[in-house]
Amino acid sequence: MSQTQVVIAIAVVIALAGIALLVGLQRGRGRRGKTLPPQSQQQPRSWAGRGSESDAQESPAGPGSGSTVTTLEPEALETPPAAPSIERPESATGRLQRLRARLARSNTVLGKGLLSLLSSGWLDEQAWEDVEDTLLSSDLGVEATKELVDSLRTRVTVEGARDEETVRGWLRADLLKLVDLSMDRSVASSRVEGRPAVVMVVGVNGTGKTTTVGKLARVLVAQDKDVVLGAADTFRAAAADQLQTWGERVGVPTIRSDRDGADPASVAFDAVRAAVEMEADVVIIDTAGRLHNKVGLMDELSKVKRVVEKQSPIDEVLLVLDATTGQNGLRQAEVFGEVVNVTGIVLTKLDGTAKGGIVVAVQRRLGVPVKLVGLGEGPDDLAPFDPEAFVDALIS
Ligand SMILES: Nc1nc2c(ncn2[C@@H]2O[C@H](COP(=O)(O)OP(=O)(O)OP(=O)(O)O)[C@@H](O)[C@H]2O)c(=O)[nH]1
Ligand SMILES: [Mg+2]
Repeated sequence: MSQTQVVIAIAVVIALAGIALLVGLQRGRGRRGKTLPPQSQQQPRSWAGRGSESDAQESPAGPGSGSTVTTLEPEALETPPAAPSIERPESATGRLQRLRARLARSNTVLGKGLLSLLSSGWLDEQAWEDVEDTLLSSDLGVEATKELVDSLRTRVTVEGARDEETVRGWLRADLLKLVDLSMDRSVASSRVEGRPAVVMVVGVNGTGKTTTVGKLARVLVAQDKDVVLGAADTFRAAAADQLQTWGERVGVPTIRSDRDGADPASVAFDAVRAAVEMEADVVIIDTAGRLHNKVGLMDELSKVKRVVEKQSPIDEVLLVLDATTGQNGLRQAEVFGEVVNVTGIVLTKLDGTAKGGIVVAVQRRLGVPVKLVGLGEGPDDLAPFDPEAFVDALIS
């Protein structure tokens, strides 16, 4: 090879390396320009083509905002769905049967205990006290327990019969009266006057809010609703990740901030705005856990509500209570009820507790119905609260 040929060969190699470097840089820049990680590019069900440039920009929303809301860009929407497949959540019928059995298992102590006490022959004072204790230990509350025992005592005295079937019938009727069949337990999830329904989820730390939002999204997706999630728990980035993961599993978009400590009111506002733009059926806003006796945090919650209401009425405020915390949950319920207008209770962790009586106690204290119950950690372990199924599970 002549010297000239060697020089030409080196020049060609350098030129090729340069081109490769330039192409690489260009690709890298393109990727960084996107606001979502690759796994978030699956196409939400009713979204195609509806994204707008403003979706990914600084939010002009609430006071003191400055939160950046991450959502799909139009470019991302045109990309075919990435590898993760979208799950099909369990239908309502299958779910109810499975969960009914679980509820019955958790509460057999209460039901069986009561029935055997009541049908065990002559009921003396001691026996009635045992009945009372059993009811109190289920967290039914003093007032409801007294009413139930008085009613049963009267029937036993007047009618005399005490075979198990008869007693079960009395108990069923009395418990149904206490649980109150007349309350409206539907959860707002359909468009109202041409806009999405707005649902806000609140409660103290660790009660199961985020899990409930995720599970509720699945219930609604199974009903073919278009759902949007709002990650207004901005205390920890992990909270928004947790919610987004729930959403991604069923192809539901999550509106969130990239920044820890962003203004939750602003994120909630942006989530509602995005849901309006997407013409969704319902937007569900997850909020940070907060102790009911921390004034600053409760003020923050009422601000979230006020800011959202600048844009749309809130149709549902669900208070999530952990059934295993028993009577402590009642005080929480009261305070949340004063700060935001709670419209429904979600009782989580009813699996593994024999304290089903809390359903009655909390409804009485707040005058608000239990609408949903959490019966396990599985993704489809959330069911609408069905009073008859609940009472039957207690005494079957
Ligand atoms: N057994 C059982 N566990 C539940 C249920 N609901 C939620 N959990 C569990 O409770 C724990 C807390 O759930 P999260 O949804 O993170 O609670 P959170 O209220 O969002 O918590 P913070 O945001 O930190 O206030 C998780 O381990 C859930 O799996 C339920 O119905 N049954
Ligand atoms: Mg949470």
